[in-house]
Amino acid sequence: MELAIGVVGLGAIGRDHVKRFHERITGCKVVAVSEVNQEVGRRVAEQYGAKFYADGEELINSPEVQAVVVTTWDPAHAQYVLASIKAGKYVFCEKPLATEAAECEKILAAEQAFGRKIVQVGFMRRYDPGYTELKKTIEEGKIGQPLIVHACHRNMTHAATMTSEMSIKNSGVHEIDVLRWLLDDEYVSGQVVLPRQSRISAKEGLQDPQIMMLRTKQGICIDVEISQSSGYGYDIQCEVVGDLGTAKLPDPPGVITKTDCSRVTGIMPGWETRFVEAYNIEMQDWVDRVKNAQPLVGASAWDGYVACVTSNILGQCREEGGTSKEIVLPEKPEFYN
Ligand code: ISE
Repeated sequence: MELAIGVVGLGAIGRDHVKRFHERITGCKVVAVSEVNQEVGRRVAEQYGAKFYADGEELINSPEVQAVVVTTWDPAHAQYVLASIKAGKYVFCEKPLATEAAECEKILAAEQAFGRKIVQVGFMRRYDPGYTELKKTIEEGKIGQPLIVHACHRNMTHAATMTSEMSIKNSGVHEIDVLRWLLDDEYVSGQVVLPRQSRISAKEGLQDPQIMMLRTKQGICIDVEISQSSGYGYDIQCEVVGDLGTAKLPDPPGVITKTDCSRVTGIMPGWETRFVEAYNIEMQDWVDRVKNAQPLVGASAWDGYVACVTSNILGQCREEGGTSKEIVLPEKPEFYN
C-alpha cells in the first residue's frame, strides 16, 4: 500500500517535493495538495492527479490523507503542524518549524500530549553525504577534539522579500541545526557581527552579510558567514578545526575544464541542486519510516525548537548592537531523548 501524502503549500520547495514524491520516492503517492494561489494549486493537482483543497486544514482532516507535508511560507508552518497533530497524522514540516519560539512550544506540548513522535523538521543537511561523512570523521576522532568551526552559507541572490531577520531565521537556521548535530553539542551563547554592507544586496531592512558567532557547552567557537548575494553561486562551506587536524565539508564534484590557460569547475546556483541528494534520501527515509511505523530519526520538533530559540536570540543580538547573549533553553523533555 502506498502512503497517501497531502502537501500544504506549493511554493518552490513544495512543488519540488511533489515532483520528488512522484518521480523518485517509492512507496508513496501525493493524493492531495493545497495552495493559497489557487491557479497554481489546481494546475499542480491536475498535473499529478491529486485533489486540490483551497483550505490546508481541510486537506489535513481529509480521510484520504495519511501523512502531511507542510511547505507553506515560514510564518504558517506552526498552524498546519498543530492541525496535523490534532488529526493524529505524521507531519513533515520544512524548516523552520516556526518563526517564533512560543509557536514551537505549542507544538512540543501538543506532540507530547498526543503521546508519540510524529513531527519531523526538514533539516535535510543531516542526510547530505558530505555532512554525514564529516560527522563520521569527527566521531572517529581523526581530528582529535573539535576546537573551532569556520562555516559559510552564501546564496547566489535573494528574494525581494529577504530581510536581516530572515537571513538568520530562514538561511542561518540551517547552520544552527546542522552544526549542533555535527558536533553533538549544545549552544551556550551567541552574537552577530555586521561587516561592511554589500553594495549588491543593499536594500532597506537587509543587513548583508552577517556573521553569526556561537559558543558551545564544550567550548567550541563557531563563526558562520551568512550572505544573501554572493553573485557567483550557492556556496556552503564548513571546516572543523580539531587539536589533531582539520576536516572540511567536500564541495560537490564537478568536471574541471582546462582551456585557454585556465582551469574551471562549475558552482551550483542554488540549494535545490546542491542538496538534491540530501532531499531525496531524507524523503525516502521519512516515507519508509512512516509507512512502517518506525521511529523517526530526522530532526525532531525539539530540534526545530532549539533552532528557533537560537535564531531568535541571534536576531535580538543584532537588533541590540551585536553584544553576546546567553542561549538558555528549558531542560529537554524525556519524550525527546
Ligand atoms: C532557503 O529557504 C533554504 O532553505 C536553503 O536551503 C537556504 O540555503 C537558503 O538560504 C534559504 O533561503
